[in-house]
Amino acid sequence: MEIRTVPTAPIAGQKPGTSGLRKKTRVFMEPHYLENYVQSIFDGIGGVQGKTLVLGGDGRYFNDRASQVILRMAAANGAAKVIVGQNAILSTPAASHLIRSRGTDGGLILSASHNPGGEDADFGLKYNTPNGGPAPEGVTDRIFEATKALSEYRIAVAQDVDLSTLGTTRLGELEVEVVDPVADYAVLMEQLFDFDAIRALFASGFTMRFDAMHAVTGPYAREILENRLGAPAGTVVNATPSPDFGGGHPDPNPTWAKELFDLLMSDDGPDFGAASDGDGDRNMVLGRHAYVTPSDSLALLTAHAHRAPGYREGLKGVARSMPTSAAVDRVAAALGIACYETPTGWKFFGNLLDAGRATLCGEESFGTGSDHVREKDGLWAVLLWLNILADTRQPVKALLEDHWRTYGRNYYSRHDYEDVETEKANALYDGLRAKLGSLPGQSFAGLTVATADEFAYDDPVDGSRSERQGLRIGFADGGRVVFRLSGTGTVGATLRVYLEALETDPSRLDRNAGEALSDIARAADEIAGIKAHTGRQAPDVIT
Ligand code: VG1
Ligand code: CO
Repeated sequence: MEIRTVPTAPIAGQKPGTSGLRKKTRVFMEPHYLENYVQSIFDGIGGVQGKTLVLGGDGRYFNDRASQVILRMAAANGAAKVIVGQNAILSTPAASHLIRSRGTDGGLILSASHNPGGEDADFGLKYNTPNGGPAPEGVTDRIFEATKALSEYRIAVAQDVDLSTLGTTRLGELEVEVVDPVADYAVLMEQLFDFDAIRALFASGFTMRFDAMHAVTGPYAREILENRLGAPAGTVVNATPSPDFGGGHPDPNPTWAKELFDLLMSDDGPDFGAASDGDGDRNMVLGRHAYVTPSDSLALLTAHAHRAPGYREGLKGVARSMPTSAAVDRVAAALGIACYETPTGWKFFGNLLDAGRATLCGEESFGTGSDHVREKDGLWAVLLWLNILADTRQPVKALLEDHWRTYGRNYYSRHDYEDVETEKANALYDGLRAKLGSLPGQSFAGLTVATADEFAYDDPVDGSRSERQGLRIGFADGGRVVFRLSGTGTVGATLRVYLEALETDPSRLDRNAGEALSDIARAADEIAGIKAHTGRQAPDVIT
């Protein structure tokens, strides 16, 4: 097999963000773009000579071509073996599981997650370390440094590998094992949850709709929910992954999964609704007339996890990203377990999970997971919910209301301003950062600022420090607003404004969240000048 060494030059901007490198698909398709980045990953991790890697993606446009390029480059760089999902498909949690269970040296995941797919949409590539988790900052920094020093890449001259047939083939010296993307993952879920109890729940007439959003979770949800748990055929909708996700945003939230949301808010909807994102690591959970915010979901799962066999022994601790509401903190306090606050992005949970300090983790962005893998896991969260529903035989709405009565309710909402001109977003953000010190004591929309700072995180396991992780402002009444700029977008800037208010008065637990947070939203605008800076009168997406 001929190996070519191709001269190249660094390409600017190949800097991994919150979760890998994400760019317009057409950018990834430009000459050398993908190759440069793959070689930089290999160089950044000390080469792949003799190593075993996992490879798969969410099936979006260019997933198939990119996989073949990566295989040829792995062969040319001396890798021993690549384990690939059939047709180059693996959900992010399934990839994490394979990386761990097969004792590999890490993996490459092709996905831009919740970003739309297609030739004119987004593509992404992420390296996960041997623990199955997204590369921590130290590793992504080395990869970024490698992109800036690159002068050549190595690629084999070869025909495409047949990725449609299960089994082992060779690409020169490289062994390529094509595996069923669902099988191992489904077995893992059977070990964690009481499938008999969930089967009995479905047999009793419990109804559910799972919206796979034309993305990667479809085959997983069909196999697990319909084939193994006996949910009626048709429970999983939009179950066939398509390269452009049916033209939609594969983002499970009330805006992009509106049809499902509206169905669950209607009187004749099913008992339970759920959706997952492009690469299968996010989840939205709904009950009839009940929207469970991701922050509440994490809190409720923490309170009830012991109902599932995999968590019967109790939890070692929990962790949430800083912008996620403090609902889980009070459950952790009641359980007497540790609760960690990390920066946004799943990579920050890895050390806590590896060190056995946390069992459950969650983010407000529809991400929940546990130490069973090192990624957030959409279907896992849905199955834990089902296990709890099977055990309690309570409707979601009743469980949620009971939770609020016990712990209080953190009214919560995130306002996203998308595709803002970068200079305007930076002006807003830098302006706010500059005046943080002067805010305490001042009042906005009738609310007095008690604290204001920029979040920095000291990892308690390896001592590394991550700075500039969001601006947070606490009010005297316990409310909070957080400002961040997104690290997953591909055009302009996305400003995220996270609003939170704690309510413990039992007579005020069933308010509309928008109403409950309206003062904090006004204060946020007064403090940061959102309308003035962006020219926007309202957020593009409210979750
Ligand atoms: C967003 C979310 C963050 C999540 C990340 C990756 O990042 O806010 O919580 O971990 O997406 O999720 P950002 O930087 O845009 O706010 V996924 O499912 O897109 O890999
Ligand atoms: Co995702």
